[in-house]
Amino acid sequence: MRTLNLGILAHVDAGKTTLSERLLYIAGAIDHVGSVDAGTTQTDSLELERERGITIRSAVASFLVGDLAVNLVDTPGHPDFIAEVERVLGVLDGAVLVVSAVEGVQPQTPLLFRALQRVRVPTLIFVNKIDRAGADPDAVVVAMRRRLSPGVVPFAPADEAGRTMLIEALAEHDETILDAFVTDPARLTSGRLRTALAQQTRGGRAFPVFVGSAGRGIGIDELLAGIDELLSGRKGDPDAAVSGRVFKIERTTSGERAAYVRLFSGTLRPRQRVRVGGGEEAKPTSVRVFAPAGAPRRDVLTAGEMAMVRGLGAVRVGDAIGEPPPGEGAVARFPRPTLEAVVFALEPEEQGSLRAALNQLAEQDPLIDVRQDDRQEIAVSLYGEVQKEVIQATLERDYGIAADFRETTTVCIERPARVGEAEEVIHAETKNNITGRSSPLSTNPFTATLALRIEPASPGSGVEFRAAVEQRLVPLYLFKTTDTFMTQMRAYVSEALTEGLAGWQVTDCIVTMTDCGYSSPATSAADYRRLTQLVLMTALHRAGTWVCEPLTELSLEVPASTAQGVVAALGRLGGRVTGQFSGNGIASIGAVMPAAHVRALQHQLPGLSMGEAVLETRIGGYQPVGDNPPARLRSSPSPLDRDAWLASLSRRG
Ligand SMILES: Nc1nc2c(ncn2[C@@H]2O[C@H](COP(=O)(O)OP(=O)(O)OP(=O)(O)O)[C@@H](O)[C@H]2O)c(=O)[nH]1
Ligand SMILES: [Mg+2]
Repeated sequence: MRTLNLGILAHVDAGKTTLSERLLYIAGAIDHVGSVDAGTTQTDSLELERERGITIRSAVASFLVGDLAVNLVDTPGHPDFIAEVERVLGVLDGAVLVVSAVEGVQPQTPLLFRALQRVRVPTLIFVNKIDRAGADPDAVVVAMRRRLSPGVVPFAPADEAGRTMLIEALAEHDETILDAFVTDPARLTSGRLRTALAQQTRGGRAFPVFVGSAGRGIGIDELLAGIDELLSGRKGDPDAAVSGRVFKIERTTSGERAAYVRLFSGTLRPRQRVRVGGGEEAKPTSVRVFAPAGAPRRDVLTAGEMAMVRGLGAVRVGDAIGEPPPGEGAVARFPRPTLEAVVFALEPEEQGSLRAALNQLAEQDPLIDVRQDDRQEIAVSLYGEVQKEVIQATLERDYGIAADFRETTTVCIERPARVGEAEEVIHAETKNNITGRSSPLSTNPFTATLALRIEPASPGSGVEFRAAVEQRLVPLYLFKTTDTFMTQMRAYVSEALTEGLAGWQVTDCIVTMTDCGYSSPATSAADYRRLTQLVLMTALHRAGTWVCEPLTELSLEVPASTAQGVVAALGRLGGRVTGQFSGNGIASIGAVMPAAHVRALQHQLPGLSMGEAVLETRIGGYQPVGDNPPARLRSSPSPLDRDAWLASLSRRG
């Protein structure tokens, strides 16, 4: 049987969950249509989702259309939960992007559309809610052709204008259609057009539009037929090496981790040894393949399918199962969270349980970065206020911990200002040049030699690690191959850069290993790890760093008569206008401002714009903070304070 892994994506509230429910019902997988508003749908199964009527976690449900088994993945639309969508993107064969016929293209719509294109997922569009007053599907199609792609075309043109639109779009990429259109348009039967449309949809050049109402069950049969006709699963080789990806982790009631795996190639059975996340091997205790209702239960997962797998040990979201799937470069990355807040247990004696609970949540959600600073305060990174409320409610409900947050602050980064180098030589005692005596504190405390250079790289480039050392200096008795040594050193470098001179993550730099050395068999891997922290922080200290704050890009629409006041307010809040034009009494303003001041702007806007402002925001890079850059408390002593650092290492063992 063919399998299609199909994602449902959209801006918040467009109707993804309602559409998922309706597809399951019309395809015969469920007997009753549940509703989001009554909290009875298949895919919004968490208590919190049912109460709030929003999707928080992605969920899988299967149905059958013709001979095609579809694993539908309903995703959240709220920007605070964008991390869920990022993980799902890499495991899809196709997608339905839902757009409301009333609200039209909304801020998340182009973001998700572009992300789908980056990972080359063929995409259908469902214009939903045509039953509502104010629905204007034609206008929405025009807006999508302008803002998403000219390849957005009606699947079933209702009139001559629609047919011309379809032919013109297809002719862009298909000369035979163009020829026929020019010479003998009658030759272009609807069958011929449908074949071309299917081809171009799979090739990611056409995006057929379906119109209907998930709530009322209008247009769902056409969409189902379109899914069957226009999309297809990626075929993988069941006899090749096992290669899959974990896109979701759930804790079972007994506290065990269940991993949602999509397999790209190979076959996976219970008790079969398989490498998890490129590290240790594990033997799954159970494999439950997702299949449409009524199909026999299977525990053999083959290429192209999805399953819930238990017994994979310390598996995390995003881990490869077996060989890493190809095309890793194509993984869509959304920006990291730019906010964080200190969280504390209302009962101080529950602080330890709070930390354990948050660490568990972070396993399910790798973008929840939990850190504890020197004063034992716990901070979590965040996308926004709704995510904060959900974390608080989950702690209360699933862990019985009453917790609260202090004020939300922005998360800065550090970039090296110049080039800095440092070296520690094995067994070397350096002399204090004033007293002439050698001091035990200035002695390399580890049994290894290491020299590192850190230098600035272009914004957004992340951390690059290079090595310029001779093969004979590599301790092969510890690391087996030069490659393993490099992989380990890269990991030590990125660990050492989690907290820079001002306590923020160091990034956008190149770290080069210019020398290394060992003494067999005394040198251990731990020597390299510690020495990397010491040498890299010393090099960074010599380079100096710029603390950079996150920026937000804004698009604003306000009544033209109020534009001057709005621009002045942007200026007071550290914003910079990047573009402005007016027409029909509306001023459109593009601007960039520090993320820290966006909330202040949101408070002022209604007053400044007679309540008429429309604001869209996006994460927009980082800029250096000139005066008084903010610092963050470290989670452990800095290697630059050698005594305290060494003492803390021996305490931690
Ligand atoms: N009138 C009308 N309302 C609809 C339709 N589809 C969904 N809704 C309503 O729109 C609201 C949002 O629907 P959901 O299905 O939860 O939307 P969603 O996209 O899953 O939302 P998130 O997962 O939170 O992003 C609910 O109140 C639905 O009842 C429709 O076709 N017509
Ligand atoms: Mg939903």
